[in-house]
Amino acid sequence: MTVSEDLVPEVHPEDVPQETFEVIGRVPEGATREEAIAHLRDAARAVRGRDIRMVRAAGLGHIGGEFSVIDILVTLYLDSLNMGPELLGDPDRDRFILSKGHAAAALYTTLAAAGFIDPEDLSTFMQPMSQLNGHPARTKIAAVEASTGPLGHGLPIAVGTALAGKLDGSARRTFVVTGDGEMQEGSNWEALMTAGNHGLANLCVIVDRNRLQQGARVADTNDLEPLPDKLRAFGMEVVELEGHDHGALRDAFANVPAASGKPTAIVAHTMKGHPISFMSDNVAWHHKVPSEEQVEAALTELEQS
Ligand SMILES: Cc1ncc(C[n+]2csc(CCOP(=O)(O)OP(=O)(O)O)c2C)c(N)n1
Ligand SMILES: [Mg+2]
Repeated sequence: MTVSEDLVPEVHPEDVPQETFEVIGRVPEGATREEAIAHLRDAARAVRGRDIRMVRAAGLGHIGGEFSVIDILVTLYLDSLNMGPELLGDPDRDRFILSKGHAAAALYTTLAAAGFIDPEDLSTFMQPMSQLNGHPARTKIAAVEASTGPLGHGLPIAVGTALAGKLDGSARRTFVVTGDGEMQEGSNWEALMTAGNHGLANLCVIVDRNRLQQGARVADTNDLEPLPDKLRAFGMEVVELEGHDHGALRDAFANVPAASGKPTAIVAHTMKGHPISFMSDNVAWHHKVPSEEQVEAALTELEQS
């Protein structure tokens, strides 16, 4: 199947309203489950709104895979990870690696929401000399654990990070998000085999299962199914959930390390472009840049979501 892509619309960054974006912060201590979920839902809406303006202003980005992973990122950084700006130097804090590094704008916006990056810096995304490159670089942002972008590297690094944690006798956990197209990379399966063999219960692999890769469906390219069975065969404790459901995500993250002593693999069923009607599950939006009208239409839909 071939996909026709529109030309990138001409972008004048200075004409794109940057709007103010503020640090949102973690779910408050003592919040009820309902309050926590409401906090995460509101944060995810704000992160999506800022992200789409960043992509518009830069004239580059991967909005489809960003919108599919934002609920996962926001739940991790604002709720589940034992990690905050004040804990960066703590060897026992949790680790997170975004293996699908092309979704960098979603990570930066979430890091700003969590207080790791000055929200004002978001307007430098992909500008010359900016720290906010098109793919995350660990030498530029303290909270970025591993430089990613070439697919198939983040998960192997996460397995090494988790193994080091186990050898250190530390309670720290390592979370990593891969794309589902990315799971076609053989390096990931070597890494999973190692994680299973070493019983790395402190590792949680989240597969952003949006069923699309660049320009085609995963199933039409090199099918992954039966993915949960394959993950189980490699020694994983497998959880399947709806990847836009903040309650399901936080419950699954709270169960790491699994009682079975196995590494956890979460197959998070998501939609590329979620929840925007004209982007959702549409392969054309892998790295298409929205026009001004499309940004406005998306922001209106977000307000109603
Ligand atoms: C090794 C490698 N090959 C190709 C690419 C180009 N590329 C960037 S994103 C992408 C598709 C990834 O699909 P998926 O992992 O499903 O990500 P998502 O759908 O979440 O955007 C490709 C082929 C790359 N970054 N690295
Ligand atoms: Mg995908």
